[in-house]
Amino acid sequence: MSLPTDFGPDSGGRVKGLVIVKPIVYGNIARYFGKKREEDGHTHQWTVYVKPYANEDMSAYIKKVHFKLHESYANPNRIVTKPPYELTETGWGEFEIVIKIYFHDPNERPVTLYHILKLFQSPVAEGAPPTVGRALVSESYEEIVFQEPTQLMQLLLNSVKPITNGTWSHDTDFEDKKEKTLEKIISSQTKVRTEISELKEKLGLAKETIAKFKDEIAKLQSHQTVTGV
Ligand code: SLL
Repeated sequence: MSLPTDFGPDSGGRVKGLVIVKPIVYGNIARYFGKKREEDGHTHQWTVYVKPYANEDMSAYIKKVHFKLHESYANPNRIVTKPPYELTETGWGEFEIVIKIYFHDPNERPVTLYHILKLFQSPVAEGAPPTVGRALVSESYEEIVFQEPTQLMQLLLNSVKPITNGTWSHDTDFEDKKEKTLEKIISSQTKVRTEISELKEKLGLAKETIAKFKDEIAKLQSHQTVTGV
């Protein structure tokens, strides 16, 4: 493996110009009990997680993941030190979970993610088959970007091993999502461009009209000066 050799005196051992990107998926899965539980009013079991987008064991570079729950939970600060980086709980309400990822290299600042725990189907999906027994998934794609990591961190980031020999997939089809998002961006771009050119045309016409009127006014004024009328 060839390593960049420029570790300038001020780089703190950081590998100049190097950027390593680690794609991840984070979010939650939730399942409705089918009824409200008598003893505590809980209605759902849910799991919040951070996992690699690719089949990679992130423990090579992740030290721990801190999940901060709503204060209504006993010990809302939950720490997971090894994969899978996930936490299962039961409850009745949705709230924001703060996920903080710490790395083995203390020079690497922790990364914070915010996830809104989702238990209930959004209104658009209503009318779909009932969710009793069926899991609801709400997850996002993200990229952890390591800018000029230290040599140690570079080594850790490049030494990840696969988690499984089997296939690695996600509940969400992110490739499809990417394509659809791109299509949306392109069609919005086309729409905005069309609107801009239409407005430019209107502006051009308005300018022409103004110029004509100005011309007329100037003509009338010069006529007035000559004739004194
Ligand atoms: C809501 N703002 O009112 C939110 C708060 C909190 C959810 C939701 C606690 C479970 C337990 C629980 O589900 N809290 O430990 O009893 O919807």
